[in-house]
Formats: sequence, C-alpha cells, structure tokens
Amino acid sequence: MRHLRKKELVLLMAQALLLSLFLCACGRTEEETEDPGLLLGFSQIGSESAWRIGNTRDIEEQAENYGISLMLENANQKQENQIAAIRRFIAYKVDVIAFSPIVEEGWDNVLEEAREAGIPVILVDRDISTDKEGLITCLIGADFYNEGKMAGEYLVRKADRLGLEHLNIVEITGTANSTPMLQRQAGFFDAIAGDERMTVLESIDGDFLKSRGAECMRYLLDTYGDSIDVVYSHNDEMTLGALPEIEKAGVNPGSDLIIISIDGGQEAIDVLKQGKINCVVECTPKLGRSLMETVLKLENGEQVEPLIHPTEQIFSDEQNTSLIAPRGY
Ligand code: GYE
Repeated sequence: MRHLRKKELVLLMAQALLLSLFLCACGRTEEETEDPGLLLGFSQIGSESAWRIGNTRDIEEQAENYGISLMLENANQKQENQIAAIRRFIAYKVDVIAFSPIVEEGWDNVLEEAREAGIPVILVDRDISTDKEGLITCLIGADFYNEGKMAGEYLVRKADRLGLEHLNIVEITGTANSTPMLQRQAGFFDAIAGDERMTVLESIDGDFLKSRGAECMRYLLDTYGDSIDVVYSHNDEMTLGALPEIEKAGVNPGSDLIIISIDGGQEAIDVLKQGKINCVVECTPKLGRSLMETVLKLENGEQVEPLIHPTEQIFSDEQNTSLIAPRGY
C-alpha cells in the first residue's frame, strides 16, 4: 500500500472528522435510527420554584418508567432559550417535542418550523396564545382559572363564616402574561365579583419567585400598612417569601391577615398546618405520566385528547389539616 504522505493522512483525518460532525448535525446517526427508541425533546422553563423542580423530576421519572428517551433542556426563565432548544430538537429529529411556555405569546415561528418538520408538539403545564391552527397537538396542564376561582370562593366562605364586613385584598401575581397568572387572576376576580365586602387594593408582579414575593410584600406593607386584610399569592414560593416580611412588621399571618396561596407543595402545607397560611389550592406538578401516555399514543397513531386537566383539590383551615398526606414536591 502506498505510504500516505503525512499531509495526505492529516487531510484524510480532517475529512473524516468533518463528515462525522455533519452526520451529528443532521440529527440522529445511522445506528440510532436502527434502534427506533422513542425520543422526546422537552424544554423546561427553569428551576424557579419547588413546583417546577417537582415537575422536572416527575417528567424524568415517568420517561424512565415508560422507556422513553428524554432530552430535557432547562431554559433558565428565558423564552429565547426555549425557542433555541425547540430548534435543536427539530434539528436532532426527535419524535415528539413538549414544552412549558414561560409566556403565552411569541411561539408561532418556531412551532411552524416544528410542524413543517412533521414533529408533533405537546404543551405541558402552560398554554400559548396563537391565531394559527394546528401548531399544537394537545395541552396537559391544570385548570388555572378554576384554581383562582377556588381561592376566591374560599375567601367568600371565610368572610361569611367570620361575619367580616369588609376585606382589603392585595394580590401578588405570577409571571406576567403567563397562563397561570392570567387565569388565576381571572378566576379569583370572578369569584369575588359583585361581593361588596371585597376590595382589591393592588396587584403586583412577583414572577413566581420567592425573592420577588418578599420584595412585593415589603412594598405592599409600606404602602398600605395595616389596612391590608388578605394576601392572595399565585404560588407558594412567593407566599413563603412574603411571610417573614409580614412577621417583621409585627403582623401575624393566618390570624391578623388571611393568606391564600396556590401550588400545594410540602413546605406551604407545613406552614398551613402551623396556621400561618389559611388556604392552599393544589396545583399538581405530576404531569409526567399523562405526557408519556400521550407520547406513546401519538407514536401508535392513536387519537389524543386536545386538553388534559388533572383533578385538583383545596387545602384550608376549614378542614383537619393534620390529615393531609405528604405531598411529594
Ligand atoms: O404555580 C409555579 C411555577 O406554571 C403552574 O409555575 C406553574 C407555576 C406554579 O413557577 O410555582
């Protein structure tokens, strides 16, 4: 065999390297397509709350249970990172794409790219707002409007039970223009609408973050002082950030102030049991099983429900809270 000169050998190796890089960039390599294991690409919002961390853990566990390969990317609270991740999933030719959209707007272009690539997209947890048809196969997530409505109905029952004549309410909302923020606000406001005892002093964006919950509560206490009767917080993280600020002001949460929260994570339930939160509306993060079952149905060409809502309950001082089972997130 002719001895290849060193220069030719280097050139040959460089060409081989370029070819393998090209094959990788074009998606799964030959041997992977021989073993058509189902591959799900999931873009997760971030790690902003115990709920989100529980949601990620559940999706990973259920992918394992159902034998589905999972490419999960954490977007660290940035929509642009989610869009980039979805484009990577398309390039890699995953079988299904799923994601929890941090906000409702701004997804049309990347979802049209997924549709042109023939990759079905499942929404998990949150929804999108679009005028275009056929971008999404289904939504698996909570009925956030009903969560807000249950929170408002609890407050009405509390006012009736205690014979309260007037309640000044402050609202600490989740991420602006996210589905849970929009719908938890709408459901709560509809539940108290027409009840002349209820006045909402201010709604302020806490972005579902514990640190922002504390900042918002400091501002609200400085602004409205002891005229506040009720704090309605869109998630436990912000509630847990707000509570120390309330106590620093010499106010007793759960007795001087009515505290209403949403998610139902273990930490908030423990505080409910201590009597420092009055009501926690459940929002389960355990959506992994429904997601994997839906992925398998799509793979088998079966019809899937366009909307899958988990059943949810309310935990409050109307019940024996010592009986609440461990929450798992
Ligand atoms: O309430 C909050 C998380 O989208 C339901 O996002 C989810 C919300 C949840 O950060 O804790």
